This record gives sequence, structure tokens and C-alpha cells, in this order.
Amino acid sequence: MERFKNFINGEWVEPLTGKYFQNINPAKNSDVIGEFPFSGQDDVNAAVKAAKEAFKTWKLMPAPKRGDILKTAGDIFNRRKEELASIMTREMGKPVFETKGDVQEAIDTCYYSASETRRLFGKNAPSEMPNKMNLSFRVPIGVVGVITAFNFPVAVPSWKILPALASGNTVIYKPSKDTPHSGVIFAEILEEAGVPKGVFNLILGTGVMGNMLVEHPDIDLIGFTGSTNIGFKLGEICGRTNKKCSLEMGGKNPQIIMEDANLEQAIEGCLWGAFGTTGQRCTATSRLIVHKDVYDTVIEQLAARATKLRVGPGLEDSTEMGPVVHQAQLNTCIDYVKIGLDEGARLICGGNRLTGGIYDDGFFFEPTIFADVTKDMRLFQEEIFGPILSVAKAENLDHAIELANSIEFGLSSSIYTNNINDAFKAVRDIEAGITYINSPTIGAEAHMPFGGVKGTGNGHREGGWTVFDIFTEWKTVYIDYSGGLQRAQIDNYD
Ligand code: UN1
Repeated sequence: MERFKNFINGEWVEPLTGKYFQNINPAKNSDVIGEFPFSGQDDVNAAVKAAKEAFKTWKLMPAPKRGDILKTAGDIFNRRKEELASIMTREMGKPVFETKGDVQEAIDTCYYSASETRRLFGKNAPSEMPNKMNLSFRVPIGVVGVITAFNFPVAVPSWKILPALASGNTVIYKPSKDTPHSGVIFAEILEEAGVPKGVFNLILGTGVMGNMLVEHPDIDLIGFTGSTNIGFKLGEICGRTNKKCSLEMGGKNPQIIMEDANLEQAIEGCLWGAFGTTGQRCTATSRLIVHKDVYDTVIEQLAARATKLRVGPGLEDSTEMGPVVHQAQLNTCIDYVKIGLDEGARLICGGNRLTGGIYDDGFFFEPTIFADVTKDMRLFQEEIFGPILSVAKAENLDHAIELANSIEFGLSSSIYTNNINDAFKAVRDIEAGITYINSPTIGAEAHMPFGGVKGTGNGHREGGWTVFDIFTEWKTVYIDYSGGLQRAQIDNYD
């Protein structure tokens, strides 16, 4: 069986712990992908030491030169797209057409970050004193720890790693324990692109190792994507150790369908939003809020389509929905079906683990829809991260928006309507970082701000130009060429 290594200070090295963990294919549990380092404190220390040292020179490289390396990385991601997509599907399950999209998002982010290195604009303002100039510009922060989830094994880390590098920071990346192989390829690509030694380091391991990163005194910033529960804990540690941190956490994203919507289009959007990536996206549509006039029709048509979705291994061309990522996630789905039934929600379709034939060797779950879900139910409130959609009935637009907002999260949202007034009210009133009109809750583009309000985040936006607010801070410079002492606030005013 193949044994993989960490990438520290430009070298592929065995973990100092001497320990490894195995990762299996969620669509075929008998397929063991390999043995991956179970890294510990000494590995973290080695990576941090390398990244701290490398920061001294990387930050001095002209930003457009750093951009050239990122552009090359984009070219290599492109060249290895098919191969990488298969590796990702094998280790986390989503169909190859989705993992190819995931790689494309990383390619887009490479090119976008590369181009931004020529546009890391500063801002100048006139001085209040004569013969004096005021400037301000962005500077890198230092050593960045990146911790991400399994569901976008390449795209989501790329949102953090590439702009962090473009800005002049050095990086230590800990991928999810469920997608270490994708992490290895990520490192191979940056190595081949010419990222200097120590600038990018990969250490593999479990959540315990993630904690060691966050506790480490020489890490200056943590970029995290994952569950709300873990994000809040990491945020506490960052507060105590005075680290900057960007937290991208849970979602319980609503799609509203109004009575005048194009139902065919709305249902197709909902199927993609709810069951794409087997519901394992932080942007997944997990609540469908339907106007009462079309409620029964929508449920009937949606269930008819959902039950026909082809569930199977993501490596097969015909598959529309893959397995969930692991046994624990499968158990979560089973638990929430029971919770939904106990709460009195109406199970419309699905609800079971798929069994028989190939299904017995994987973590397959039926596309599941509950109707008559009310806002006090756990089904309505809690992130499940699986193929379980809750449908609620709304009296009118105001009620639909009130329901949409009745949760602790605020990442993505969507409304299907042909009424322009309703669309604009929804844009204004839905509490979410992202709102789609006549389009599902998933599908963010790399060059636009991405992030959520309320319990989803801590105010940062990845993607787009806003990501540079995470990975840089401002330096202000005053240049006095008057030839004498000028005292601001004093000499110009009585
Ligand atoms: C995530 O689920 O963590 O908008 C990110 C989307 C994708 C990114 C999802 N482009 O659904």
C-alpha cells in the first residue's frame, strides 16, 4: 500500500511521530487509498520553523513575481485536472464532473490571485500639513495556518492558500483527514510551480494536530473552513493567543419559491442545491420555503425527480449523487431522519441507507425530503451536511423571508420569482452573505466575496478582492519634506 509523506521546508518527509492513518474510499470501503502521516507536535514545530524562516525572503519578493509562480501553479492544476479529479472523487465521493469543477475553481483562483499581485492597491490621502505626503499600503502578516474540510478538497484551500501566498505570507496547510491525498497533490503542484522551500508546507493528520497549529505561538493567522462547533473553539484559542482568524462555518441555506416562479427551473435548481455534493456543502440548500399556492405541486414534482436521481460511485459516469464521506456522516443522516419523524415532519421520499450490491461496500444514502417542517424543529434549524432537504410552507413573501431568517446561520440563500419587487425585497431583507435570484444556493464564483453573516462567520470574506483584507494588514507612511518639525493637530489649528 502506498505510504505518503509530509511536505516541510521543500522536502517530502516522514512524520516524526512515525505514525500513519489509513484513508478509505467512501464509495468502496474495501478500497484503501493509502497510509498518511499522523503528524504530531514535532512535525508542527518543524513546519512552523520552516515557514517562519521562509517568510523573511518571500515577503521581499516583488508581488508580481510571486504572481508568476501562482500562474504557473494554475497551468499545472489545469494539466493535472482529470487525474486530480479522480483522486478527489476516490477519497471523498462526489462525482467526477463535480471534482473537475472543484479543480477548475482552484485554477480560477490561481489566475485571479496571480493577477491581483499587480493590483494590491494601497490608498493615499492628502496630509493636513503642507509639504507632507501620506501613503498607506498592504503588507503580509506572517505565517498562516490553513485548516479545511473534505467537501471541496482543492477549491476551498485554494481560496486561502493562493491569496495568502500572493500577499507574501508563508503557509502551513492541514487538509481534512478525509482528503489527505488531494492535499499531497496540492503540495506537488506548488512545488513544481517553483514555490521556494518553506513557503508552503503540508502536514497531514487529524483534528488534534489542527489544534496544535492553532495553539502554536509562531503562527500569526488561522484560515479555517469547517463546522461551527469547531470554528468557535478555534476562534477562542485565537482570541487567547492573539492570532488573527478567518472562520468560515456552517450554513442552513434557504431557497424560496414564490407562486409566480418558473417551477420547472426552481425544482431543477433545488435538486442541484440540495443533492449536489450529496448535500455536503456549506452552501447546500437544506431548507426549501414554498409559497402556499404552489406548495403541493412543488413537493410532488420535486419528490418525483429526487427519487430518480442516480446514486452511486462518483467514478462512474452515470452517477448523479455520490456517497456521504464516512460512517459518522451516514449515522448523522440516519439520526436526523429519526429526529424528523419524531418531531412530526412528513417524510416524502428517501430516509434510508442504500443497501444491496455495491451499496453494501459504501456510505450511500437516499435523497431525502421532509415536508411540513416548521421553524421550531431541529430539522429546520441544524446543519446536517447530508442529502436531507426540509420543506416549509410560507403564506407570502414576508413570511417566507421571516422563515429564511429564523436560524443562527447566514451563508447562502436563494429566491425563485418573476416578480421584480419581490426579488429586490429578498435581496435587501434576507440575512445572508450571498443571495441568488433564480439560481440555487450553490455556485459561488472565485472572484466574488464569499462568506456569511450571523453564526456562519466572523466578518471576513474569502474569494474576490476582499480576501486580501484577511491576508494583509495596513502600513501607513508619513513623509515630511518641509525641512522642519510639523506637529499634526497642533501647528495648523488654534
Ligand atoms: C463550501 O461548501 O464549503 O458555491 C464551498 C459553492 C462552491 C463552494 C462551496 N463554489 O457551492
